[in-house]
Amino acid sequence: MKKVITFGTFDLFHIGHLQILKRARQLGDYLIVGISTDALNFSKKQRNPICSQQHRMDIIKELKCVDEVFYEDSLELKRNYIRDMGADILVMGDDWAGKFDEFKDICDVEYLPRTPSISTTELIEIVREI
Ligand code: C2G
Repeated sequence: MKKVITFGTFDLFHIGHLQILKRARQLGDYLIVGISTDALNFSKKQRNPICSQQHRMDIIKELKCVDEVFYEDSLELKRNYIRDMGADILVMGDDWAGKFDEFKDICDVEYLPRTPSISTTELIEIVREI
């Protein structure tokens, strides 16, 4: 069985998130999703996500294309997560292109094109302007 792993915040879940998860699943037989915790987000972006980690996880784990979820507590633990979950492929959107090549010694690493014209940041801006 080919296991695929991907990571993300998936805040204000939108079509770009769905597309990457569906495409990631198609690259193997089993999809594991590491969901960035609120604390990790705060450390990266200096703001909390709009939706809590519990709500973000509740949404992702119900998707047909997702087989397993866990919380990503730290960016530095990526190698451990990949190894512990027994992942064969790491998939990320191409905004991360090249950033995870260091893991090519333990799994395949694929960057898929992002869905154009949608992002959590843009959604927040649109809603703010209404
Ligand atoms: N994505 C996409 N198309 C979009 C928006 C996002 O394909 N229009 C992809 C991103 O490339 C990423 C995934 O959806 O692979 C999740 O995106 P984010 O929630 O923005 O994830 P991020 O905050 O970048 O967290 O350890 C890595 C981080 O946890 C990734």
